[in-house]
Amino acid sequence: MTRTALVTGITGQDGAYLARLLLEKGYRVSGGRRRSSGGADWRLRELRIANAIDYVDFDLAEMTNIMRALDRVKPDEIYNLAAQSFVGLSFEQPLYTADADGIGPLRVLEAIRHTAPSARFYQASTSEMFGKAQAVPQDEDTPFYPRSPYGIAKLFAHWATVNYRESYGIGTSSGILFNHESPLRGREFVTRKITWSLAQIRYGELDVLELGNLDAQRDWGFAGDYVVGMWQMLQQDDAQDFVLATGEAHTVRQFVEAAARCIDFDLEWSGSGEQERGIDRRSGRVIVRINPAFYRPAEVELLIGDPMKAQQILGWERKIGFEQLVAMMAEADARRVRDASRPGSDR
Ligand code: GDR
Repeated sequence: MTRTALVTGITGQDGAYLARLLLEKGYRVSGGRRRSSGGADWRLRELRIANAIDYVDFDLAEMTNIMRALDRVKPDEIYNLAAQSFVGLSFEQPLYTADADGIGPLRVLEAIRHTAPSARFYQASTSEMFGKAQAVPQDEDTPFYPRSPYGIAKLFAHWATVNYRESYGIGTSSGILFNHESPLRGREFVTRKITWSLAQIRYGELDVLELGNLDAQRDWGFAGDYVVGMWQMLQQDDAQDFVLATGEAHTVRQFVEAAARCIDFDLEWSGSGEQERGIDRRSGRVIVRINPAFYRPAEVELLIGDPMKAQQILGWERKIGFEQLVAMMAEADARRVRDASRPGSDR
């Protein structure tokens, strides 16, 4: 029998990759999206699946809206990928973030309890819950210490997910995913900001890339690998929580260096602190500089995950490594910027 999945946040990076995976597996895919996110389906169009999805109005702020969506779609599996997902913005909009990312998933869980208790539920949890990490690397047993309104809200939703499993026997899984990137990443996140901006500088569309903390370290994987793990989690009869990560950390600085190489810059650093500059040796131009506006009030300095449990129980593996990921993103952005700057393009 054809299985039906409801993917909330269908227009986001993970929504797009997960929808493609589920369609390949023969699912009927319903995509939840807010009415206000109109026009944001470029990712689904880029993956050529925009017409294969059954769209449903879905807003994490509206209980009745969630109930109606469940009632109409009657999903076997629900993937809650909708969120305010930008950590930086959560310091500016803490209440909105708490509602969307904390109470929002609780609303979905309540709706499932009342209208679809046999559906399986995936909650997009995050390594930001480890924040000021209490152990290195972090796994499912590492204590949490969130450092942003985003991390705090996600931690609430994580425990709600665990609690609805333990209280009501609902098949809920919380996927604690470390950073996962791709050419479909939003441009507010540091990796895509770097590849997009360097490509723009290469083609004369931008003068300089401004960044905050270059020394933050993240465990960056490829989003396409991570959505496989989300699906695998919901295929377990014994629902559990899993960390997905690569087990390798790199600094923002290293990401810039790798992306610059791919876009054919010969980058060298000079100065330190807020005066640090990235200079292209060939042209002598400053292409990277620091703007303290991008520092966060409380920073997460180092996240590195241990995906052993997912590897052993789910058979999950990440296929794309760091250098390959950076190259994939840099090449896609170089191509996009080049194509848009051609005479006759309709930008
Ligand atoms: P993160 O991703 O906060 O880890 O959350 P992001 O790419 O925004 O930041 C990573 C690190 O880079 C530093 N940084 C900058 N970040 C941004 N966005 N812009 C800058 O100019 C900049 N300069 C330095 C940040 O300070 C930070 O240390 C991502 C999101 O996808 C979350 O939704 C998800 O839960 C986690 O990953 C896992």
